Amino acid sequence: MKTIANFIDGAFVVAAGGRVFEKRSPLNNELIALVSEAGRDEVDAAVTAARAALEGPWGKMTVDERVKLLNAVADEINRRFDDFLAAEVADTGKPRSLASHIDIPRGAANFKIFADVIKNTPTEFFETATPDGRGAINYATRRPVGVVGVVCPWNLPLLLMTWKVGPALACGNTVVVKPSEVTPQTATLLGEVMNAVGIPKGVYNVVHGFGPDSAGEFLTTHKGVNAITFTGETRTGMAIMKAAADGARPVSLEMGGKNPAIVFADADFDAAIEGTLRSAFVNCGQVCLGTERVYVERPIFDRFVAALKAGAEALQIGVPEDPATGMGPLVSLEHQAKVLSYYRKAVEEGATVVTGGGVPAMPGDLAKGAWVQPTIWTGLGDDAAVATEEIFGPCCHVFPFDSEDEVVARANNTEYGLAAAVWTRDLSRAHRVAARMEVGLCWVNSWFLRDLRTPFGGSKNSGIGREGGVHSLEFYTELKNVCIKL
Ligand code: NAD
Ligand code: 6OD
Repeated sequence: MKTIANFIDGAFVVAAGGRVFEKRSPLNNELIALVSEAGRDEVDAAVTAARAALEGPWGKMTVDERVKLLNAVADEINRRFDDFLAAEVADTGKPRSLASHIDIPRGAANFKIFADVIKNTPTEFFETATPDGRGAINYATRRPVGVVGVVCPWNLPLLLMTWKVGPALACGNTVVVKPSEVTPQTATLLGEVMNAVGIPKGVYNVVHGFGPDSAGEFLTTHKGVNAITFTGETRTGMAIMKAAADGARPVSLEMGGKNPAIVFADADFDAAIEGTLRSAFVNCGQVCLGTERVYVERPIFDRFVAALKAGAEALQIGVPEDPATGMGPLVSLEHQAKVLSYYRKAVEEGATVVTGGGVPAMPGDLAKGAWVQPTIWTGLGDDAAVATEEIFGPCCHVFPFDSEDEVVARANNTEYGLAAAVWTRDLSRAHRVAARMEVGLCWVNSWFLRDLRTPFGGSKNSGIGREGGVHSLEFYTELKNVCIKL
């Protein structure tokens, strides 16, 4: 059986005492690997290596030298594309067609974009008048914040990890990554890439394990970590924020959502259906930006629900390597149990199940996997559990609405504020509604259309801070002002 090791100071390290946990396939629950669980000692070794690397050749490199190395990392990920694809697909069960279009290319692009950003972003310069008439000049410089702890989720493992590691390294920091315990492979593979292209040892480290009383907690409470960047559930983000308060360390938190889509009657109907099918069901609904509440203007409500149902039922559920597969399993049996508990709750609360609501019949061994049906509900009020709590599965509730003011208020009536999708052909309304949405990201007539230079993050309980483009530099560097009296 394959053992997935930690990556510390440029070497693959199995934790002392040989403690391991199981990684099982979401397709059929088969054991596919054992993962070495880092204890306090391994986490400490990783943080120590990361600190030492700041003082080594990495800390002395020019921006140009770092940029060259980060471009080499991206190129090497692309060269080993098939290895990354196989690892990501094995861990998540997602369709190869999806991972090969999104997860792996973005995993590489996250290094290139931030190499460009760091190279091309100037800092401030001011000429300052002084009473003696000689004046002063002020200029700002960016310094790395130091050792960055990177805590990651399982839904887009490589993409979301490199979304943090790319800018952190571009800015000259070193990192200790704690991948999700559910998806340990691609972060580990990236260690091979780092060595292959000559990233100095200790710059990139990976420790495996869980959250509380395991590698996640050991990392985020470690005094040698200068800043923590996190993607995951809101509850976890809050725990990490508390841990970071000790030492007044900065946090960047990308957390949960309960994202609305608003479909006005004047929308391009087919585009709204296609977009909502994607936003509700892609990656088996395991996208933080995904739509779980769909508000449809009453004149097109019945037609919209019928078309969404037809689209959901046309989605082929299957194994990753089948090019016809539109939806794979959820990531684990544990997550399947959570999603199915909401499927039951919706029925208990009186929902009309438009389609789905259960587990699809899968042949042979696949019956042991974490499969669920894409599910659509109608008929519940705004306060129902499936209308208020993040499920993170392939499901949505569709509500009718009658006016713009009403729908904006209802869409905003949530503790979350990550993303919204608005579908309309009325340009004035598009701007008006986008301005009123209490979210960090509002798409109009699209969804998950990404320009990596733009600010990304959530409002309310969906996050703290923004990353992307120059906004990532705000978190991963500390500005220092130098004032020179002339
Ligand atoms: P999670 O919060 O359960 O776990 C995320 C990571 O935190 C894992 O590595 C886990 O081991 C670690 N962790 C858990 N408890 C910890 C603790 N006390 N201290 C330190 N580390 C701890 O999230 P998940 O289930 O892996 O991912 C799904 C969630 O992530 C959903 O809520 C989703 O909305 C959210 N998410 C948000 C974004 C975003 O950009 N806003 C992106 C992707 C996922
Ligand atoms: O596209 C990104 O940069 C990003 N952070 C996406 C997050 C998706 C959440 O599941």
